[in-house]
Amino acid sequence: MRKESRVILALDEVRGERALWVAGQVADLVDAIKINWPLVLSTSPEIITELSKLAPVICDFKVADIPNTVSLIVSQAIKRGADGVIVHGFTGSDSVKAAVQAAEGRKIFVVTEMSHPGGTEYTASAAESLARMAVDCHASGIIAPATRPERVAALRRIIGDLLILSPGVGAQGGSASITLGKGADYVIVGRSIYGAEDPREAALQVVREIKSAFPQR
Ligand code: OMP
Repeated sequence: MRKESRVILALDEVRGERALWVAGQVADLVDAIKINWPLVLSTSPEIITELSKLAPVICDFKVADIPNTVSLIVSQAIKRGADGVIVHGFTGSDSVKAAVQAAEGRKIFVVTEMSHPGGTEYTASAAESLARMAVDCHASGIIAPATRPERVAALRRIIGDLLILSPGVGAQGGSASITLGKGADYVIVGRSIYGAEDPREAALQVVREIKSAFPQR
């Protein structure tokens, strides 16, 4: 996965043709494309392979199951060309370890505190131990909320140099530069890019904001 613009596109567009068009518009501007169930279910799993020709693909399947099922899901995603898979951690360390093993060197990201308001109800109180577990299980990184940048900073202190991917920029109200300033490696941006009339211009706006906040990077 590149580390240039620090922007990951969340491509939750459900119209397959438009999704591929949006991906083509921004592939050179983003470090990866994250896809989730809406796009996979509205097209087919083949979309993973199609998009992987344009940019590294992260499958946000938020896998939450017993180790055997987790392993089967992660293997299928990797086989189709995914560079990484997002899994839940509340299932326990055996499930997360199974994901890491099935990924065969590709990346596994563990969800900690979720970005939406409900994320404070259950995930916030478990976030620190989920982050510690991600480290212990040799995950590549965690998902932490751009909507609560101080939580990104707190989780960074726990995980050392593991990667932090932060969703919640734009439509959910988070700021890309503040989140990166608190220690995120990448921001995940969905609707405000793929939903824009000119997705390339919308992506460029985020890239410019980051560049002006961190001119040396
Ligand atoms: P927008 O809100 O449209 O920018 O999209 C955010 C993307 O990040 C969506 O694909 C969400 O499913 C995902 N996401 C969150 O919004 N919050 C989280 O806590 C975790 C994720 C994720 O795992 O990517």
